[in-house]
Order: sequence, then C-alpha cells, then structure tokens
Amino acid sequence: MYTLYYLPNACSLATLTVLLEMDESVSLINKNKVTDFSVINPVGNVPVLIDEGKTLTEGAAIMLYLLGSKTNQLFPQDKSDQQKAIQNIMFANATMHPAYGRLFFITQNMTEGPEKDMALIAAANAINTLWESVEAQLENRNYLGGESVSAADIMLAVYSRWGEYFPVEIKLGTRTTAMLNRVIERPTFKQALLMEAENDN
Ligand SMILES: N[C@@H](CCC(=O)N[C@@H](CS)C(=O)NCC(=O)O)C(=O)O
Repeated sequence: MYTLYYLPNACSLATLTVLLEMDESVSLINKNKVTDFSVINPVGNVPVLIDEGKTLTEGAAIMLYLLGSKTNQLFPQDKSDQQKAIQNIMFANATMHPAYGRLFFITQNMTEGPEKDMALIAAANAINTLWESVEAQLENRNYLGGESVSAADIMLAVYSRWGEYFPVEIKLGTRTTAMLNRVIERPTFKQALLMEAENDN
C-alpha cells in the first residue's frame, strides 16, 4: 500500500492515475491538511509518495520508480522504446509542466496591468509551441509512445486541464485533443478524480 501526498488537480493526479493503471492500492493525504508539510518535503511540492517508509519526491523520478517496479502496459520492455518513453516523461515533467508553471507564477506574482497581460500571453505562446510539437508527434500514432497509453500521455492530460484557469488561449491540435480526451475518459483517470474529491470531503 502506497501513500500519496497530493493537491486536487495538481501534477500528483498523474501519479495517482498511474498507480491505478498499475492496480496498486494507495491512500491519499491532501498536502494542505498536513500541519508541517516541510518535514515531508522541504521544497513543499507534491507529489510525495511513501513506499514502505521510503519517501519519494519529484514527479518524474516517482513515475520511473513505479514503472520499474513491475511489468506494466504503460512502459515498454524494449530498451530503445524505454529510452523514448523516458524522454517523453521528461518532456512532460521538465518542459511542459514548467511552461504551465509560468502561468501560475505570473498570475500570483505580477500586479494587474498590461505588463502582466503580455507576460501571460508570452507564457501561453511558449506552451502552444510545445503542444505543436506534441501534435506533430501524433501524426502517425495515437499516443506519444505508439498505440497504447503511456505515463507521459497521462501527465500531459493532467497539465492540459490547467489552461482553463487562465485568461489566455491555449491551442491544442485536433490529434492532441483526441489523445488527451482518450486519456481523460479512461476509468483510471475518472477514478483518480473521484478519489481526490472524496478524500477532500
Ligand atoms: N519538479 C517537481 C514540481 C512539482 C510541482 O510543481 N508541484 C506543484 C503542484 S503541480 C506543487 O506542489 N506546488 C506547491 C503548492 O501548490 O503548494 C516535481 O515534478 O515533482
């Protein structure tokens, strides 16, 4: 049984979905309900995964830890396919996630006015360039890794939901939209959202 520290709709939703895809049991703890979360993760971020007393941090590292823990459909067995799957996970975690992070940072730290509006548009443009690269990769495949869903697709689906929080236009291509919808419609994704909501009640 794993324990996952999360925030609703945050990047930890991808960790939870992957745990469910791998048929793992998990109990949830909302970060905001912890008195001193810095004891658990000094940098204050979710996801944090506890596995038999081991505290694991950093979303991509947790993802690779889980995917390597047993054979599963989300991670290929072939070494060169694995390298591509890791590259996709890193693209999601270290490139797309921080690009959305800029929208959150600008919103929280700049005062209202034309400079803030321009900064938000610049951040959105950078995100749109990244989604264009996803669209190009999906030209001859249904998911980033091929014909079956991977951890990176799940991570991108979680981040794609953040665009609606901001007064900017995030442009998703038709193939990208179809891929993200397929992920969001998966029973595990729906179950993860339900578990977060129930745990917060
Ligand atoms: N590099 C970190 C970034 C994680 C991150 O930014 N998490 C956000 C949620 S998506 C967070 O916990 N922010 C702190 C907060 O909102 O209190 C990772 O991949 O785990």
